[in-house]
Amino acid sequence: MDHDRYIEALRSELLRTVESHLSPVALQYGYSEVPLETNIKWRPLVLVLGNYSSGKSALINEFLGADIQTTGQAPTDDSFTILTYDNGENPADPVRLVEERDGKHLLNDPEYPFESLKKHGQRFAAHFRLKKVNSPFLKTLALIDTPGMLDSITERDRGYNYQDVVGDLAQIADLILVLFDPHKAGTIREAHISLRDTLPTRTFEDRVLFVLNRIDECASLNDLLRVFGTLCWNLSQITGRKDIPMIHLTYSPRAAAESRGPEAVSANGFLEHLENTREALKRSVQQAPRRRLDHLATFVETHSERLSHFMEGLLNYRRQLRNFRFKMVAYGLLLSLLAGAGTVAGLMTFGLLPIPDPNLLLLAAGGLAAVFYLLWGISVRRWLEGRFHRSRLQHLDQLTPLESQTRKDSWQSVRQLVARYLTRTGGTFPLWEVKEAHLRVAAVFQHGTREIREAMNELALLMADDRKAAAPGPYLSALVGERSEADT
Ligand SMILES: Nc1nc2c(ncn2[C@@H]2O[C@H](COP(=O)(O)OP(=O)(O)OP(=O)(O)O)[C@@H](O)[C@H]2O)c(=O)[nH]1
Ligand SMILES: [Mg+2]
Repeated sequence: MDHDRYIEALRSELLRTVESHLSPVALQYGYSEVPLETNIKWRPLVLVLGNYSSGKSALINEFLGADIQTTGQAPTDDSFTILTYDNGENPADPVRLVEERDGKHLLNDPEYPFESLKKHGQRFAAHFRLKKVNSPFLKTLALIDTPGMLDSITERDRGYNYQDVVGDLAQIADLILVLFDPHKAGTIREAHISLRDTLPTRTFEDRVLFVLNRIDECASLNDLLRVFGTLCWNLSQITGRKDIPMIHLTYSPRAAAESRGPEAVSANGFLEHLENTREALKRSVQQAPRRRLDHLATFVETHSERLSHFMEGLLNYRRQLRNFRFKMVAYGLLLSLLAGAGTVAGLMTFGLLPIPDPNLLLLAAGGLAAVFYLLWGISVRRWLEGRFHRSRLQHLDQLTPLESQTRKDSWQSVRQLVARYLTRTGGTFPLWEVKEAHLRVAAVFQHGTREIREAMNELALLMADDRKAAAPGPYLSALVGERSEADT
């Protein structure tokens, strides 16, 4: 069965949900300044990070099946390179670099999810490029080769903030490979900063794969164990965790033979007893589209939850304002009537209003009440409404029940956005519009995300057992059916 088609169908469905239900609300109410799908609509992304000379480019070339990236000892490549598929070529042609685009073009083209990197400046733009390669490996994903992490930032001023760039790319990547080599097993200063400051904010387990590369260069098994121990120690310092993540032990037989000669490699007897997990690594990378689906599903869940909480805050504010206004109208009417009647009675008591006709008296009292109400409306009520607005801004947490930690967390992430919107609009926005928007995003949060997970579970079952693929369940059938109809 064609899993890729299912994955693609689910991906389109998720994107459609974001584009049509979440983004319009997010943009209208200032939850986000750009459409939410901006960073997730492109292809699945695999970010390759690591020490300089750890073999990032050699590994990428191996995946691609051609020497597209420059390799070499010592810091070789100081650019971030996006490697993506070019489908204009004849599949029978040998793998080659078909087209190259510079950073400026890439940062300004809305087709790519890199516009947010513009903030890193001209120097970064000069170190950013895209290469289109006709390698089948890139059919379902794009790779990002990165400049190696250095020992000390002062060793070479990059002219842009490397950690921030890595952080931004890590945010949109579906899988991150972090390569080390035996010579500098996690001892690089930039590796510490980048991994500690950018990666831990994301879930380490499901998006980061650690690789100890070039293990053929260890003199013996003892040497390898020593290096492995050092790397584990450094990783636990970086991640702040005691449990050691899975580390792939790999080497490139070709690069090893080229740099050290085939005899030197075969002299390393211990290599025979170790599985070179390069193939497993390649398979993990090829799973990037599946990871992108998880990434997307989590994205939809997180944003629909937050956005729904955000809208709930605005809705509650608006409802409280409506009730406050009703109260103010009722108080205003009552006080104005009392004031009108009181004034007429007072004037009569002091003989200042010699009108004998009760109808005329009523009219005078009514007229005065109307004047008082007008005054109330343009002064007191306005002032009280201003006070109401300020007090709600000061006690934002009263806008929503925060009964669980999940609710507290989601509120925490949108609280300031609610304050910003209320301040900007002065709290004057139509209640019906907010109600409608809230219903839209709440429906995605309550039902949409459940359906997505059900469809993904179905997909997982299909992938686990190919026999079941002959009869996809209702969610996938519906999705794939829908797409096929749309395609025809
Ligand atoms: N012995 C051995 N050499 C390797 C292996 N992988 C790569 N090399 C060699 O190591 C050197 C550095 O490899 P690159 O792929 O350029 O490393 P990089 O991480 O891209 O380096 P920068 O781009 O400078 O950050 C090259 O000369 C490769 O041929 C390996 O597994 N074993
Ligand atoms: Mg390189």
